[in-house]
Amino acid sequence: MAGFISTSSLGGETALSTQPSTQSTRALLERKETPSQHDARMKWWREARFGMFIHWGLYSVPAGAYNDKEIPGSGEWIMSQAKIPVAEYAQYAERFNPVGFDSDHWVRTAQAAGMKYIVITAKHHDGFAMFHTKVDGYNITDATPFGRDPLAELAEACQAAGIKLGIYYSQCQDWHHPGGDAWDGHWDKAQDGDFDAYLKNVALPQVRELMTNYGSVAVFWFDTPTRLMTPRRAAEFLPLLDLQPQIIVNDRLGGGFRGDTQTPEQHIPPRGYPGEDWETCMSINDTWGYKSNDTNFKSTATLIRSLVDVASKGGNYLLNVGPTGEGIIPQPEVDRLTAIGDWLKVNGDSIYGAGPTAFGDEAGQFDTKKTDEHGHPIWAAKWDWRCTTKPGKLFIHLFKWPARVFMLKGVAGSVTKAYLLADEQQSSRLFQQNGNQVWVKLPALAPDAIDSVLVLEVAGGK
Ligand code: FHN
Repeated sequence: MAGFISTSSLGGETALSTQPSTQSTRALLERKETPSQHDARMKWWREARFGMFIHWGLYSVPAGAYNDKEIPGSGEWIMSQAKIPVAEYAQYAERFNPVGFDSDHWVRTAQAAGMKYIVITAKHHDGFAMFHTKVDGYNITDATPFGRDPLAELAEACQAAGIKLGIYYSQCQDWHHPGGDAWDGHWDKAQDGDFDAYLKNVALPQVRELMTNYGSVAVFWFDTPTRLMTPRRAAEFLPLLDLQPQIIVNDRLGGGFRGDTQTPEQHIPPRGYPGEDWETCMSINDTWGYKSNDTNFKSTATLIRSLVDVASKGGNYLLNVGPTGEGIIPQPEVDRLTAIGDWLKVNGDSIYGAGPTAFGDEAGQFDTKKTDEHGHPIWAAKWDWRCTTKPGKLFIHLFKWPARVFMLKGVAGSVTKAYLLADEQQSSRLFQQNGNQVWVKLPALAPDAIDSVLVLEVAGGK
């Protein structure tokens, strides 16, 4: 069984009170597993490519407004942005009655979108537990008229539908419990306290509950590690993660813990992270948690092309939805997810289990002459086409439909067949190859206005 080296091997030091050398603690933060065990653990995640992020919490009640004013920033940050006192913010719980919540419907929505896993906020920075915790009464089951445990219901629905469940947990920032950290500093005396006591009494026991009470947890998604998360403190979480030996953990625990996945946020890295597992998380509009006035939804074309761009660079795309205080995923979000799912029904073979491009320059180039404010070269993305791969297959995603003929350079091996994924018959298109250049004749009209996928079957390639 793969696992972490537990803190009990620390030679009897009191876990939270001593600081061993960084080097020895860093070693403790590595997983004890062989490369093949690692690959086996990551297999489903690497094939999945597309997941649903859900930011749902007490902040869905104010939905972006406080004292009749719209508060700037992301919806789930409203407590910090508006500096709402702890006791006052807690009162939103009395109005939190999301009777529209239907776990089966959420799962069906994710599956209809072609998503293979769900990651939901069990506790965000506001400290409110969206699950039934015994730590205290500040949770959806005990503090709201709703009185149910939505995480338990979602876990059951995921299990029944065969979709993986992941859990997001804000381990450092907690603006409710004394001692929890706050990125911009505390604004209410009630927040002051001892961080180690907060870890001991809130974060660690809650992570234990999450690891033990909700069946199989496929992903654990930590967030916003602050400087308080030293290697020693981070190591305290590892035995808890070991309760789910197959769990995949992101890179945001802190303290030098690398985790399994890198997590670029709101952007797609120009070249991905070659050879590493990574996941771009992205909001569908400009907020993670629901804001009633945010209607700046990305278009279906942008979302599909982002998914493809990510897959062509070897990553996963974790696309967020922000359910309302009534427990409803907003219809504009559902509409876009449904459209992505329709595209995936036709073209999913080019995404699920597909590897990165065999080329690279089609994604764009760094402008060597211009730099950004940090002195880094500027990435100039191109959006004509992308490529994903499977053994013996190149999937060419045509965003811009070429006039009759598509020409591809740098093809290794001999093309044996060319066809469009949208063509159920997979009728062979006329093509010609000269060395590593291939020309494929295409119909006058694109089968899909957003992305039509041309498959080249190739023999003798790498
Ligand atoms: O502060 C959070 C934010 O609210 C949101 O949860 C995102 C999602 O990745 N993570 C943090 C910012 O990096």
